[in-house]
Amino acid sequence: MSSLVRGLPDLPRCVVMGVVNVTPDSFSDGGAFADADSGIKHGRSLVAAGADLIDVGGESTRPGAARVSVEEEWRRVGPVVTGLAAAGARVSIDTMHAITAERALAAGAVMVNDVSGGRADPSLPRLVAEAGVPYVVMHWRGHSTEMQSKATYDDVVAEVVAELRRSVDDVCAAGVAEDQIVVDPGLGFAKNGAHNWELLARLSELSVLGRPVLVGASRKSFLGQLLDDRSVLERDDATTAITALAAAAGAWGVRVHDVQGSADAVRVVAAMREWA
Ligand code: PMM
Repeated sequence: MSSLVRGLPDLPRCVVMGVVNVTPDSFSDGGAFADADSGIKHGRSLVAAGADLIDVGGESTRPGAARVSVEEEWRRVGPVVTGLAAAGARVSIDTMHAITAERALAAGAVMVNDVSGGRADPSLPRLVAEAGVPYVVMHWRGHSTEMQSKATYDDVVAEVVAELRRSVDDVCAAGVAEDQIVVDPGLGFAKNGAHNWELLARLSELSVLGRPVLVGASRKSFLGQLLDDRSVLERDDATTAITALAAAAGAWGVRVHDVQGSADAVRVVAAMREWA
C-alpha cells in the first residue's frame, strides 16, 4: 500500500496514533481524561510510549451517542490540542466540524481526522484543502444515533471500498489533493462484528484505493465479544494482536488507546520484514 502522506514523516514502519478522548462518554476511555490537564498528561505519556501522532477528540462516536455543539467540543479539546502541540506532540484533531478543525490547526494541530469522510460538514474538506494538511477520510454511513441500522452489506469489503472511493473523489472535488488523504474502513461504524472481521481479514484489498490505510480497532466491542464479553480496558492485548496483523498486511497506521503494545508490535513487524 502507498505510504507517503504530505506533511507527515515517511516512517519505515506502521504509524502509531495514540487516542486522547476528552469526553465524558466515549466507550473506550470516556471520562478518564475529561479535563484538560489529565488529557495533556495522558497525551504526553502516549508520546513517551512511542506514539507518532496523538488524535484528540471531543465528541463521542459510540453507537447511539448524541452530538455535541461546536462550542462544547472546542471547550473540551482546545486546551488539550494547544497544550500537546506546545509540548511538541504531532496532534491530529478528531472532528466532523470545520470550525473545530480550523481552531485546532491554528492551535498547532497538523492533521484532521474526519470520521464522516467529508460527509457531515461540507466545509471541512474545503478547509483541509486550503490548509494542505493530512486528512483521514473514514468510511461512514451516518451519525451515531442511526449508524447501526445501516450495517447491511452484500459484500462489506467491496461496498466499503466503493463508498470510500466516492468520499475520496468528493473531497478531491472540494480541492483536497490525493497526497493529503489517508483512508480508514471505519471499524464499528455502521458495521457489526462480522463486518469488522471481514474488513480486517481482507484489509489488503483496500490498497486498490491507492492511499495509505489507517485501522481503528482499539478496544472496540467486537473484541469484547470475541473474548467472552471482556471489559473495555481488558481488550488491549487483542488490540495489539490486530496491530501486528494489520501492520503485516500493509496498514499505514493504527489508532490505539494503549500505545506501548502497538508501538512494540509495529517494530516487530518492521524487523521481520527486513529479513523476509
Ligand atoms: N474510531 C473512533 C473514533 N475515531 N477515527 C478513525 N479514523 N478511525 C476509527 O476507527 C475511529 C476514529 C471510536 O473509538 P474511540 O471512542 O475509542 O475514540
